[in-house]
Amino acid sequence: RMVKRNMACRNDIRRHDAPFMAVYKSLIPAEEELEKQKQLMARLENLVAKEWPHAKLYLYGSCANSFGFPKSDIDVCLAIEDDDINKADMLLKLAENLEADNFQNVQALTRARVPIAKLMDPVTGISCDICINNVLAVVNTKLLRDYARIDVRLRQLAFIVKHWAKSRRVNETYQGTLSSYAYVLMCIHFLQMRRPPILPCLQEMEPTYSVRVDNIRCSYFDSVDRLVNFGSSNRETIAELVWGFFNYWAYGHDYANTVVSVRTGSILGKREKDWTRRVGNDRHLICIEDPFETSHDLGRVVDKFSIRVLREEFERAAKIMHQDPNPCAKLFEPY
Ligand code: 3AT
Ligand code: MG
Repeated sequence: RMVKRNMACRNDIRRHDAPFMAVYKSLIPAEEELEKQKQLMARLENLVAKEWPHAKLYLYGSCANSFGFPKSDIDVCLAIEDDDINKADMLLKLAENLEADNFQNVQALTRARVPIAKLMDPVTGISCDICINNVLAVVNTKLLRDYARIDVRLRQLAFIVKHWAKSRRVNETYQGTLSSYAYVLMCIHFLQMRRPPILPCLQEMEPTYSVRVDNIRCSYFDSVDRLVNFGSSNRETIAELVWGFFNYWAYGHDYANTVVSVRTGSILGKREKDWTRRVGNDRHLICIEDPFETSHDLGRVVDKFSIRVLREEFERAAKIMHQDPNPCAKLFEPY
């Protein structure tokens, strides 16, 4: 009887696959947007090469990690191997060159946590932030993109989760909720933990890619073309995974004692990370380990107020997935 009930439950939830797939498809950026991004990058590369011939430009963040929405801003990292650069001076110089080249809304934000130059390209209409030597972000962008190539369900789930987080306004780090980067890591971790697993743990496999960034060794198995069938024995569909994801974060996760870790593909104890008490502004109320900068908890922006907001939103989403006849509409209702 139990098996029968599970089957019925399963068919029930799978009725929602089509509407979730429709949302996912509506969020994929069009090919011509990618063309425009390339066009802008080429122009920027030109401009940078004139001033700093040895510098390289990399796209990072959602425009390069395959979790980008249409019309997003692009994030660019200028990498330069030079020991005595002054980032502020360089950004001011860059801003000067950008203005001279007719870019609009040019600003050098030299005092920001991550100092950047901002610009808007009047030709493509794309806005862009350029930072200097934030190479770790370029590497974690590649990790996310490589995971996305293994199983399409990661991209489906992460798009739905990001869209939910933006609609419900829980994707605002300055308000104490989580970054898009954190949500994608939560999705990867969730798929690593399915039984059978949908994603492997690339950092626990024999490394085929290895770089050293700011004294951190970043290495993992990146020949993901060889893993495209990895998750095929797990037949779960998008609606089931969305249901499972929210159920986990609403009722399954042990917030008091545990840390989710993509690096190990497992759940760690807060004790072993020494994340059991508040240190400065880091409260560790929801713990998500950065895959490379392992002392970095992506949940550290969350405070005692925003943790309640977040958990209430997870519970709201889980309830909708359990009960609502049309969860897809209700889930993304603007907050
Ligand atoms: P949006 O679509 O813009 O919301 P995104 O993927 O561009 O999503 P963010 O704008 O939050 O995400 O961040 C841009 C990139 O910066 C993503 C990641 O490569 C890096 N990054 C962001 N936050 C952190 C962090 N706390 N630690 C390390 N890298 C980070
Ligand atoms: Mg971004």
